[in-house]
Amino acid sequence: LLQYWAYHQPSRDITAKTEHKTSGYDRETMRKCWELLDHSSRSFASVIKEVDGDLARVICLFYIVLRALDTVEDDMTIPEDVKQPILRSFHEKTVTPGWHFTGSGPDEKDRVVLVEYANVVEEVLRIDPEARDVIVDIARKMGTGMADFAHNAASKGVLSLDTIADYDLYCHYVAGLVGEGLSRLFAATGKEAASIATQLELANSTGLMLQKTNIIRDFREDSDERRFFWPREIWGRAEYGAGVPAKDVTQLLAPGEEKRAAWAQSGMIVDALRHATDALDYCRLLRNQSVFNFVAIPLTMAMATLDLCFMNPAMFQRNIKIRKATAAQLIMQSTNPREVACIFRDYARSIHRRADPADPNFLRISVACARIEQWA
Ligand code: RWZ
Repeated sequence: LLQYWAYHQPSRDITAKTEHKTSGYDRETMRKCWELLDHSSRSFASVIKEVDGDLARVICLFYIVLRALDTVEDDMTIPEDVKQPILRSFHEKTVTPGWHFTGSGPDEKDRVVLVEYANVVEEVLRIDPEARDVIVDIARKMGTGMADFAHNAASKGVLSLDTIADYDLYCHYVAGLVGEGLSRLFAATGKEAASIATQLELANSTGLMLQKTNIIRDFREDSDERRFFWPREIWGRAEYGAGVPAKDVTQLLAPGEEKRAAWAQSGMIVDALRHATDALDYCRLLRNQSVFNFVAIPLTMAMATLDLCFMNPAMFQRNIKIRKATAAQLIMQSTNPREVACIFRDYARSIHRRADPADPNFLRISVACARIEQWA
């Protein structure tokens, strides 16, 4: 389905095939890396494999490197004094032949990525030096940022965020930098114009919209694991609790606090929608169909997820996911910037329609949805 090309000219029936040869399958180490990708990301593995030629392999390795870093950050069984130096030197480990790590807890889902990391190192050392430098540079910046937040969390005894600025900074480290790195890789491999590598603000926003959507949707799961990414500046607003600020973020899960939870949820969603027009601007700069699909599909899925979460109390009870049929439709429709903008507009309308005038965010929601509508 991704083969059909209607990019920029949806009225015409132009088809351009993607190169479609998953590269590196002739080597045992690269086969292992594709296997690690399949293992750690159900949703991303398929879109990454559809990317043209060598860029797919580079993105696969980039993904695994950052997933490995994320696994170290996440693992609460690794003592602080072990975790700090690993996070801060991870970019060096990534180019140290034979390096691997067996110290993560047995319950860690992506433990295997660290155990088998020597395969990743071997393949990272094989890629074009310009692309490799991007991966190493992003791993260094992300590792440093994660270590700073982990250090702060260790001294408080819990990972939590106070201001929206802290939240934006955390998301910059774990997702905005992914956008920056991908832009530089698109340019370095010649798949996109060299100028895309300079659009760091738009690339950051694209990453933030995706990351924030996950943080909103996963609130319950993260709370159960005592990780709190929703910033106090949003959930603690007095106006969400009839003038009484929430003392603790877990108050959102308490019986009788449904209104407060709903308003905090819409406050978080309107904050994520702030990045939607930048993400659309970023999509519009892409020229390669396979790269476009890789960026646009996760974005339309995120927009659908924000619509699903909006005013949905079930989100506080259990994991919710968009329907398989909706996901399939979004994959088919996310072919060009105009279609993506229409999808965004339709979900913005759906959110706007369901906004409650009693919600303290009501005006904020109207403005955010109108901005998306204006763009489209
Ligand atoms: C897509 C090449 C798992 C790398 C970083 C991602 C760990 C926490 C998770 C590498 C969309 C959710 C996947 C925002 C990027 N950071 N955040 C490539 C990775 C959103 C993807 C996941 C981030 C990321």
